[in-house]
Amino acid sequence: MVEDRFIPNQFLFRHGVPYRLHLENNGSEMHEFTAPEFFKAIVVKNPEVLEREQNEVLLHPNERKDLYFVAPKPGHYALICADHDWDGMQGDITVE
Ligand SMILES: [Cu+2]
Repeated sequence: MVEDRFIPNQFLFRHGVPYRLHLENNGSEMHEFTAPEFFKAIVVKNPEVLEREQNEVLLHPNERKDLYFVAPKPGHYALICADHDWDGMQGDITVE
């Protein structure tokens, strides 16, 4: 993440396959990987990386976090930064 976008901003995963998604905030502001429907649909192996509402991963400047998950079924999900979606900080996640 940087100001104000995800690089990349499109993600493609296969259902049933375990992933480590490595997130980096290389910007100077706080950013969030916010995807409520995605987080509802997947099984997160390290839920402590999620914020309390379990709908996002929050990263302070220069912070890195890894999300370990499996997506049990195919789907298509919206991704935003809850702070900067107004500025186009958006993407999408496809599970096939
Ligand atoms: Cu942001």
